[in-house]
Amino acid sequence: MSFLTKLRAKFAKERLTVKIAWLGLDHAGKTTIVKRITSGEFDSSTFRTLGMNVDEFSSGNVRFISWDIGGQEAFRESLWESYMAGSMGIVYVIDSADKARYEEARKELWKYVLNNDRVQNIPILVLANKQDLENAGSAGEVARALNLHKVTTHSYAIVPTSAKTGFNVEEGLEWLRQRVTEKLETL
Ligand code: G3D
Ligand code: MG
Repeated sequence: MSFLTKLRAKFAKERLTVKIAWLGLDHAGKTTIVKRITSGEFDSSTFRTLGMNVDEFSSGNVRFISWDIGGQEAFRESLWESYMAGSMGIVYVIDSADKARYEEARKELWKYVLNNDRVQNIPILVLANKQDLENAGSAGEVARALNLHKVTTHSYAIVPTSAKTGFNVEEGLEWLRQRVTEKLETL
């Protein structure tokens, strides 16, 4: 590696700005998790996302530009290109307590992310959210319901979280930060 390349890499490493996209069925907790990250608190007054929220927050040396899109299907189809363009990571959120919608969540994950040619080589962080609720499925149950054992095309992790208590939210983000940093280092 030339001196200049090294210098560039160092510079880039210190000031990384990375776009990530949040996906998951409506009501999974995407907006609430982003609020928890940006404010450090649980905000139960989160309104239904109409359109898109764009937020910024940092984890270590990485500044994330976070795109949180509304759950409506029609919306997603029409905004998909601009939503995904340039994303270096995907956070897929699932309501672990809503077992009736596991199947729908699995279909959505595979359709929009795993079987989508436009989403290649991007790390996927799956958050099994709402772990504070008594009837929440474990990360293992959620992983099975989503067929994660069949994923061979992407680097992924499943992390049980609660936007309400803050449980594991930072840890999940840290995984994504590491994957993104590693990927940039190998470029
Ligand atoms: P979305 O952006 O994925 O559509 P929201 O989901 O962030 O709008 O959250 C949907 C509802 O779930 C909200 O409640 C929110 O407070 C709640 N929620 C989000 N995360 C958690 C969690 O970890 N635990 C619990 N118990 N609730 C959570 P309302 O009442 O506004 O529908
Ligand atoms: Mg939302």
